[in-house]
Amino acid sequence: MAASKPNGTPAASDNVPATAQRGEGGELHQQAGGSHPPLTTNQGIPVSDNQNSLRQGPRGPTLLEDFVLREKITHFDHERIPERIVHARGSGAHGYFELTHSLERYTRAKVLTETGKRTEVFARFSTVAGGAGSVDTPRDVRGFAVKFYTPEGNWDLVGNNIPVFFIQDAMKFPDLVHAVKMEPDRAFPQAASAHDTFWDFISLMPESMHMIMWAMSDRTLPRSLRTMEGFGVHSFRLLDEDGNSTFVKFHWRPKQGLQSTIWDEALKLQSADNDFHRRDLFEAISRGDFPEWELAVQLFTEEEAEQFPFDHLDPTKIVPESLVPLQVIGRMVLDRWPDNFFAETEQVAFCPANVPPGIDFSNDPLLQGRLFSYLDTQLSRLGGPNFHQIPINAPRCPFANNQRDGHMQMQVPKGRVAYEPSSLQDDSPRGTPRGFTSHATADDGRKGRTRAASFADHYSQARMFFRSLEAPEQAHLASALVFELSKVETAKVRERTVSQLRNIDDTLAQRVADGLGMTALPEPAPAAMPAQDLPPAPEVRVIGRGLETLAGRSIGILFDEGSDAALLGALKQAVQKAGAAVTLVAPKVGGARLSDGSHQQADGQLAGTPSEVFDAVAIVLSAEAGKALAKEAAAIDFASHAWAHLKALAHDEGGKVLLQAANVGNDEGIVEATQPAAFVKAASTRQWSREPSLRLLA
Ligand code: HDE
Repeated sequence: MAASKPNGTPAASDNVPATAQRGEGGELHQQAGGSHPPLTTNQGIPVSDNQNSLRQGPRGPTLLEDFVLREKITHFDHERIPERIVHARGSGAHGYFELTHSLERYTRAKVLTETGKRTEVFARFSTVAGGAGSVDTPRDVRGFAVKFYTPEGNWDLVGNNIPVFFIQDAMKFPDLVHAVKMEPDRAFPQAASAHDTFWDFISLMPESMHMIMWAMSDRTLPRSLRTMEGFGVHSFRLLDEDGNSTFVKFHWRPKQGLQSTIWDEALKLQSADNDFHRRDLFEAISRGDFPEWELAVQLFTEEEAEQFPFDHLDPTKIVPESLVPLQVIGRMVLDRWPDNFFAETEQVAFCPANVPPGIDFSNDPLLQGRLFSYLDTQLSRLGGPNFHQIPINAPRCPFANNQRDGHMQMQVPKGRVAYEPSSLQDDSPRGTPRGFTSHATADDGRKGRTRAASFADHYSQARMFFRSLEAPEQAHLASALVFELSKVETAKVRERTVSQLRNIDDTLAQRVADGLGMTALPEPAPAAMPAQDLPPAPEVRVIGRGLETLAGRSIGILFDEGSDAALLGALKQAVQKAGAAVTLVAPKVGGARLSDGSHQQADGQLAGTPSEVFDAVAIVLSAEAGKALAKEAAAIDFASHAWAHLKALAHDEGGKVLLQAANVGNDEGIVEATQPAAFVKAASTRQWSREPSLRLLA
């Protein structure tokens, strides 16, 4: 039976190397070298053959007896667990939190009082609406969840990249999610709010208007997970040693600066790279460019809160920084990519109810509902009550109680005692005076399904948000509304949304109505309270909150046969010196021969590496290559999209031929490749002044 296989695999011989396995029929399966541990079943039984199932004769039926095959297939059949109903698509990383400023005046939580000490963290960033396999760059709110493994148990700060939310009461969450997810009869659109059911619901929910302003702004198009802010959204409480309470709001501020894409770019990124954000985070961490955020707090007393012109328990409101300034108290650094996506990022189970002693909840009705939901969802998602024992979820401090058994119990508790009070075992766990306590509030209102009158102002902060934006951001927001509503088939839903906008800002309503081709403005929607004019809140802007730097950015350089070697080298060096990562792009991934005869390998092939994935691009081409690529659609798109997405472009003479073919104009962002310093400067920011010449925004 030692015949050669048709594909040329050598026939078996008695001299089988240790790294090869032989099938019944004598075929030899060559393995890569190395010293491999023996393959076993999950029961530890060594497996002799991982290529062939057990069958009755070489061409006979497979036997039920084959426990190796059955175990392998059974495990495979169960490899998927139910994905998260929201925030299914996410990427995570390990790191640490370091407290720089103690809050001991306000809290007894060690994680917020022991300065200089590093607390291990795991952070997961996510989109909300799409499934686990959906793209990274739709217009969507991003989850920003951080698990702190504190010495007093896990603290989960489960926030978003937007400081407010769509609804005021947990009762509405399933409705909101059903409205935004793909429509149940047709199962589309995936990961998109631009459809009838979402806007039907929104247009009937005035309380969502402030959040809609944020959601339609460039905030929901983050350039990178590393350039997003994060917010705890709700007010929480800090409790000191004596149980005194101070309200707190948590903010994450990216050290990389706040940065978004523009809509056309985000749309094209969906085809350029499904995993754009995940890859960016992975690559940054892999090259040692560890993303970092400041943790800041807003602190205020109950009495101060009484004076606010809004109710801070209403999660559709921000506490403007002019009212309560931010205090930076620490930093988070993400410095380690998970070893295994499923074991860590997929199985991580966050819960806003996980807080250590010294942190407590407010009565925000949305938060109150969340305190129930997350534990409940993990029971079905992770299959039972012992998910806290999965390594990514297990506290790093000792934990013990009398809970026992259940699906997937991993621990082996010892002894007779699993109850309290008990006297038979000295080491059984007991409650401790240092344990978690709740603030002794005196809420004596009447029971009822009521909503506070102080929650009735749905439009003032929405107006404040819109009017605080820079002009290009306002235009993006209005255009986003036009885009989304243009996908809505039902005319009355479009009209009802515009009638809501009239309560926020009439010029906005008019711009959207014009963009939709509406002939007349509908009446304003009935409002429980008319909008008040509030002072602007500059902190809501994206423009001006970024950093003018190349550090941590990504630059693409297009080259081809005969490109000027010295110029390419100088540009690459200047850009890398400024802290950016360089990707060399060529029509062929094998690269090309440069002007000095040297061969340059490419990092990416032109057709699969469009300019969308870079912050700025340079084009260094010989005269012939410039002419040839002027006939190549991917090259023309490379140049024209960089121009259209307000990015800096450096070029030489050959590159200029391509720029002309791509109809690229001229402004401060278009620089000679012979001036690397000018390119570094231009590439450090977006060319906002270019925008009005490029597209008709609403
Ligand atoms: Fe969540 N949310 N949520 N949410 N949420 C979940 O928990 C829920 C809300 C947020 O990376 C689920 O484990 C209710 C606000 C993030 O694993 C679920 C309500 C904010 C993540 C759930 C809200 C969030 C979730 C789905 C209204 C920002 C992903 C799977 C009462 C402050 C965490 C899971 C991760 C995930 C319920 C509203 C943030 C179903 C009922 C407001 C970042 O339990």
